[in-house]
Amino acid sequence: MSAGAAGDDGAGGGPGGDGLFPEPFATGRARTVVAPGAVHVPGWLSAERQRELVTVCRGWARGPVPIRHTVLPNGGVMSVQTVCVGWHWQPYRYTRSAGDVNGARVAEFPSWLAELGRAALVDAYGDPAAGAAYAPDTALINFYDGDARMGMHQDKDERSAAPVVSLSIGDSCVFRFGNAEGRGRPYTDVRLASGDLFVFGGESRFAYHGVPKVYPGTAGPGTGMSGGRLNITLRETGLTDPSGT
Ligand code: MD3
Ligand code: FE
Repeated sequence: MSAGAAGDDGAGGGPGGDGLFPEPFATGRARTVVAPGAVHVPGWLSAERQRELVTVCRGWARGPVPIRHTVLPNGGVMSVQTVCVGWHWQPYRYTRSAGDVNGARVAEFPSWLAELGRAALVDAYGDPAAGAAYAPDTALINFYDGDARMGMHQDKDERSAAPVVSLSIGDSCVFRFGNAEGRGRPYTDVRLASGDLFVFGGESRFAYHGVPKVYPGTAGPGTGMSGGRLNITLRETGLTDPSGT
């Protein structure tokens, strides 16, 4: 698969969609089931939709909580830069306000983004009912430039076992999909290109995973990125605000 898959405009969008993301998505694009519950759909986002997402992500990166290199409790600094929507992730919990950045409340999670997540589940699982109960309430937007990478980890700060939806835009990368027992083998390396969708549900939700390599200059024209790789993950936190706030 190639970044060019993103170039066939409209492939990821339903017929006649002209709003932001309201239309149902076309089904039937080739899917690869990498492991139970883990489905890769190359070229799911049209080039136009990628550019729209890049534009909204640029806005979120400016604020109210600016994009930053997350600082880990052990003093380490992530090479990836992250900005959050809906709930703010800091290691290792979700909050409404970014106490580790500027104290501001994160941007609202827009309804069109939840709709996009439901459409992603429908297409990845090839089941019109797959998205019905999905209510993502947070998005983590990761930006990889230079030598940024992400080590093998599990995502377990969410209290919901609902699937994670991942959207890739810009430079291609190696995504390493492992197992739930530990960081090591067995794992499967998958090349993710601009426009690709990956859904992680079921038992794959708790697998270790990481991004060992990004290939600079592989984005191709029309993605809206001037360099680097953007990954948007949609999740259900399973959290609710404390009453009275
Ligand atoms: C499998 N991001 O933000 S996306 C992350 O490309 C993260 O930026 C990577 O891992 C990135 O936590 C990988 C694919 C992904 C995201 C979340 C998952 C795979 C997942 C959660 C559970 C299982
Ligand atoms: Fe992760």
